[in-house]
Amino acid sequence: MSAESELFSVLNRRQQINDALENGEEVKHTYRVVNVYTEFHEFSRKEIKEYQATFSKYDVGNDGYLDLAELKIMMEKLGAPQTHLGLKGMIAEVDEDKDGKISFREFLLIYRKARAGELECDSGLGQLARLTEINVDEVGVNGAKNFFEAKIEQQLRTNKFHDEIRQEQEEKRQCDREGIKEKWKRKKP
Ligand SMILES: [Ca+2]
Ligand SMILES: [Ca+2]
Repeated sequence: MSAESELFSVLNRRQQINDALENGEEVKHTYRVVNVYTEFHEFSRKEIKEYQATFSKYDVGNDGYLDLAELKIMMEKLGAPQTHLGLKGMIAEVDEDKDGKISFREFLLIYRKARAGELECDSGLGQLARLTEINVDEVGVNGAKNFFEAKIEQQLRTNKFHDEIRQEQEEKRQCDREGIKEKWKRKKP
């Protein structure tokens, strides 16, 4: 929608409300429903549940937000500690409502960006996405490799920009491999 037609539709809506109020009619609000399942259509319900579990695990205060202190501990536990400034930068990157903390919806934006290849793999958010995307301890390295390959396959099928995505995925795969190796090394010193 162009800025002009957007403005027109807002004014139009305003006019309708005014008319309705003048006629003594009840005005229904148009709510912007936040439904992560419909908004993040690129994720399966199972994946969203897994992200939810990760989010809850690190939302120690259990208030539905990851604040700076919780993110700090999360990154330490993941083996990728960040500076204070680094943590602030990570939050700012997805903090769409600018409340200084990460809601679950904003948390999902991290994975959306990661899958779209918009995160540098060694940036704070890039590391967060990589280190939480899969539990290597559970599936083992070979399992993880197949998991990622299956994921990439799935994305190639569904994405319109095959070549661009393929290239980005190759970079991500490189990240994933390095990440897995790192994790594996840490497990077996
Ligand atoms: Ca919290
Ligand atoms: Ca926020």
